[in-house]
Amino acid sequence: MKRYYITTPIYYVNSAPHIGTALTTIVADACARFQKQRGREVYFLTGTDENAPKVHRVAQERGVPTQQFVDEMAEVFERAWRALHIEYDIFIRTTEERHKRVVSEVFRRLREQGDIYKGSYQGWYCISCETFFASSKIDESKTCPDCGKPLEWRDELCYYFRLSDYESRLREHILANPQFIQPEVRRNETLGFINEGLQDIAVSRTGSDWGVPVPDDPNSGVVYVWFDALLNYLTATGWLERGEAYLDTWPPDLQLMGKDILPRFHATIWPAMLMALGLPLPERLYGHGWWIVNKQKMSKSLGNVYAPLEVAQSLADAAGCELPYAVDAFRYYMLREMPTDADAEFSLEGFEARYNGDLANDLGNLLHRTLSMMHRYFEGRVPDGARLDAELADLFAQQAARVTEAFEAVDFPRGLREAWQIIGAVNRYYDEQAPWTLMKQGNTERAGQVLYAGLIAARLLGGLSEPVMPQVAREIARQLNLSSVPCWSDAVVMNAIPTGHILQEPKPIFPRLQPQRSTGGTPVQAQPTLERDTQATATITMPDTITIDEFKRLQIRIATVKAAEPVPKSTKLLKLTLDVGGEERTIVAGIAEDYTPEQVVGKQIPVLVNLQPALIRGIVSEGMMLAADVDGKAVLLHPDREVPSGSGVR
Ligand code: ME8
Repeated sequence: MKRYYITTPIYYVNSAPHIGTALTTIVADACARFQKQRGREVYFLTGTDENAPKVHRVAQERGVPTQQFVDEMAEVFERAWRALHIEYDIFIRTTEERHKRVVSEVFRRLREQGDIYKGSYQGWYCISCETFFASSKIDESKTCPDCGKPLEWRDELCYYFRLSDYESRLREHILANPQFIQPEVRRNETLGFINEGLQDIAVSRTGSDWGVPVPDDPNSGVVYVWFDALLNYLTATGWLERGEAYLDTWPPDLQLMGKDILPRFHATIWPAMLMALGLPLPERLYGHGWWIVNKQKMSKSLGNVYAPLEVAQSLADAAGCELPYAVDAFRYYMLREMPTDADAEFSLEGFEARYNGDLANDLGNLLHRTLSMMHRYFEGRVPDGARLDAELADLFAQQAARVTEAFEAVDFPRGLREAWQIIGAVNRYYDEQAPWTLMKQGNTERAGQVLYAGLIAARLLGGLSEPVMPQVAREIARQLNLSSVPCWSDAVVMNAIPTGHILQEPKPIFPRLQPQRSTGGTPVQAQPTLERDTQATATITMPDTITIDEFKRLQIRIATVKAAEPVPKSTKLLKLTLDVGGEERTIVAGIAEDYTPEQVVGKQIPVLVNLQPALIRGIVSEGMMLAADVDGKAVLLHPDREVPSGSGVR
């Protein structure tokens, strides 16, 4: 049986792992665990790209021999991935001899068959992206169209790969195989790139001897680092060493990467190289979007590059959560908010809100309250005849099928949303059935039935969330006293916990993060004025006067209220859905004693839109409405004629 082969890119080792490289690796790990859970044999590859000139340059700048530098950095990557619970099967390094042999052999073969030829090159080169750009792609500034850094003029004899020969075959393959490039937006980008016309690419470089020497032609420098790096996926299968046996792994089933390295490198050059070698192409290439921070690209100069382990550690410290569960919480956040088609904002506040909301309030609380009641009412034993109601069993099975479909499509945000519907359903069921009242009424049997739904839901969620939070899944299984985390097909077996089964004592996995103890020194803020009924409280101290520059930091906009509803169990709060110039936002406002939902829908109100998000009664509130305060009562403010939603207030 062929193994399910999953790859991440191999990472440049000139800097340490950050939340961007962690994203690709965590997505790949979750896909690998998901396939394993479903019973497939998986081969999961990651590694480091060490032959790049920029890696050599950084080593030189630090005064360290390059080999020593890459050895140390590869270790940094391996340690970071292990700490993030990444369970790869092979870690490849492009400085390994067996990889260099593959690069030389491929280069030789393609040169012999005429796919690689010698020519001369004049053009603009970006060292940071390791890419040449045609003059038509650059402007006066002579900066890189991708990363903006200055380009260098190069004039050299070099080898070319006949990429142009593969243009129509590539286009045909992409059109005939809709699953080949995902998501759809990347497929369209790639077709757009190919339709502009492909030119042959230079695949050797002079100027530095760090890398794989061009075979049999020592004066021609080294093999272009992308040509070298892409071949790692082949090296890792044992191609060249294992005869036909490498076909137990080849071709890759799923190659994951960020959007920047998909259209040109992985969806054009890479399949063209494989076509030239006569090898089957990967089944599926998936390119996720980017994390942005404060609406900007991450960069060292902006100081907004986050290290994944530090983020997890600071949550563990602030919440008093054990580190393995804080790491899993970080993995959950990465996957729940994962940029798929578009880019997505990474923020510590967003992480904290997901932690308190989805993990402490929802998942953790479901397990904890269910086990607590089982112990209080049934001495921690599953009572006789406990079975899941048929309606809930159907709902659980349907949600599990949706999660499976979404995870298969690498759509973790959707999959996790679907999984969390199970928690919502059990909470509603508890509220309706009120097992605590049933107990008071002496209806012990029915109370046992109701709580059994919570146990089955927790068991199912443990199974479904294992790819995302492997240590948490193990802890859920331990508290339920199961011998292991159920695999995918087993997790959906309802009524699988037998009568008389003994449960462990509950132990909180995700202690709530208190607002004054949040991560990174940026507390989750409470709403300062109209909000009096929140779980979060904070004191705002205002000096007597502020400068105009301080005032300018407040972004106040006119929003149109699209929908309003009371916040459950609160007499004071309304949840408002707003249109702020085409962007939808949710805020929680303390106006329920003064206005009904119907009275506010359709109204235009001023909203402070750059307030840090706050978690209020389990709802992430993304801004604060402004209203007049008359003896503690809120009075809405409106513009004196209708204005476009999103208009600024000055
Ligand atoms: O490109 N958000 O390596 P690399 C999301 N060595 N993903 C991000 C990101 C961000 N802010 N920043 C970077 C290379 N990434 C080559 C690969 S494979 C044969 C050779 C992602 O270390 C980026 O999109 O520069 C890419 O997938 C990955 O990090 C590796 O980046």
